[in-house]
Amino acid sequence: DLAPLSRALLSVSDKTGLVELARALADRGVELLSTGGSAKLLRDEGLSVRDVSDLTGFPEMMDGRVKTLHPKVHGGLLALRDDSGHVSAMEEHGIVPIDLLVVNLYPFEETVAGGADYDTAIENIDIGGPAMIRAASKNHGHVTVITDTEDYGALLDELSANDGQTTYAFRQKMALTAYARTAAYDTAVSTWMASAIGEATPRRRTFAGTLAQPLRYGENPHQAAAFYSDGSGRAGIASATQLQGKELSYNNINDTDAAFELVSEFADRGPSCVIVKHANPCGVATGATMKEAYSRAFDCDRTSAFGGIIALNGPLDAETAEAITEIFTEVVIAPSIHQDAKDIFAKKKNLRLLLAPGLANAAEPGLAVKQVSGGFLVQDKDNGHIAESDLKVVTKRAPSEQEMKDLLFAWTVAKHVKSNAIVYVKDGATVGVGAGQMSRVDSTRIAARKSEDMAEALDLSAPLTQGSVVASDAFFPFADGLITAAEAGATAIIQPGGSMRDDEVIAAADERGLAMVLTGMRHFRH
Ligand code: 93A
Repeated sequence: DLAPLSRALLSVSDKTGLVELARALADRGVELLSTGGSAKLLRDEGLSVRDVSDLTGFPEMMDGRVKTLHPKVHGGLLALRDDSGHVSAMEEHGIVPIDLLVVNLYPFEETVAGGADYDTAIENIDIGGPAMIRAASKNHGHVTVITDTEDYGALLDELSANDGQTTYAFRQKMALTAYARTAAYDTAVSTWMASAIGEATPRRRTFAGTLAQPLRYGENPHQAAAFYSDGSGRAGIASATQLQGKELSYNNINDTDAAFELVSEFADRGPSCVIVKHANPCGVATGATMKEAYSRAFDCDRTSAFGGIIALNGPLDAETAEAITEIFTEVVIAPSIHQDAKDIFAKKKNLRLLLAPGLANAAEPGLAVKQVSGGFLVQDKDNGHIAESDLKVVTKRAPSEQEMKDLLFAWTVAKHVKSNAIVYVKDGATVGVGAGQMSRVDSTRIAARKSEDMAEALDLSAPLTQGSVVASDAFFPFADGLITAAEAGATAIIQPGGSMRDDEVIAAADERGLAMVLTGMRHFRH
């Protein structure tokens, strides 16, 4: 229904594919308007371009803060071509229609992810770009807006298929993409400001993301899915580089995130390894070497570790890689990877190997968002941290030095296990994990049962829970859970305390000679 595109405004920070796009448009007889840097590049490539400053009669000024903020630009984008009032306003003010807008914004997200200072971040907040995007998107009845370099090809295909014009359906799709982009952009600015000024309350926050990766499917094959980046640049699954292996799946990303966030808690503990299955750790251990950390994590629950996700807190070396490849593993993520380890993994074509840009900062504040029907639950991410000095000994016996070390280790692991979480630890390695049960005593039993199974599989004289310590992510409502742990051989307990029956629980511990410390903080995770 429209005449072929006759005029395009190109104003991009990311110049990828710009020249090819502009040349294809010029070949179709489209007049090119452009801003400073974009215009210069196109001219250098021999294209004929009109400066926006020539159109507006104003120079770009104030270090580029004002380039396109002018009625000749916004009138050209917003005018309804079929409204006589709009058309006469255009004629009266010498405004020409702009049919196509190609914009990508100042790289705010990349700038702040690179650790820019406050003023540099501020200068990278794009004003004119989002204003034009919003104008063109609103007028998608007449105007085509392109905000993603990935859509250049689709635009050219669309023009070829429609005699130099775009269909309404295409313009709608590009408009919704554009609004998602400006929403994510403003969210990145707001999120950065919150962290820059230390504003913590979720009440003033918004969240959005930009498409990082379309996924083959979601949690199940009949669910469509995609991975979005929040632009924070946080070290972890969103910023990792995949070195080999099949495409990551939805569940891989979810599990890798769980594994990496937990192992990042052990930045100062020497070689540490986490193995995750279904978003819960099934083995977490430290060791003198990375290989030892891996083997000890593996020995917690060899059955569950099959097809697991492994995260390391330090270099992946050849001997660890060798050990890992002995069974089937879905994903391995580490902050550094030796070449000879890469060579070993290269023989396992399907194994996905991810290089993270360092460990995540476990103390960094952030939002945790969960979807419910009709809305989102938003809270601070669980950054609760307990040091030895925060603990209150409530039993006659205080924990030994080794027990204390293990209690703190178990507590950190429990924070990353779905509730009800029970974690048995011995000598810096989990020996039983009970996750996601509706009753705490069941989690306690399941973890002990698994340890018995492992003792049998490994031909040990007794389960490793003998002489272990136990963490419970929330208080024991009754003494039964504690008694189960004691029967499994636990000698010390860490838990928040605060139950109506704390006295009964403490008495049960004292009767059995257990040491118990209270954290006064719980770590529910659902
Ligand atoms: O500083 S701005 O917010 N002021 C503007 O008027 C303006 N118009 C376009 N930045 C503005 N832009 C942005 O400039 C575009 O969104 C694009 O990212 C960039 C392109 O500038 P150049 O063509 O000079 O490289």
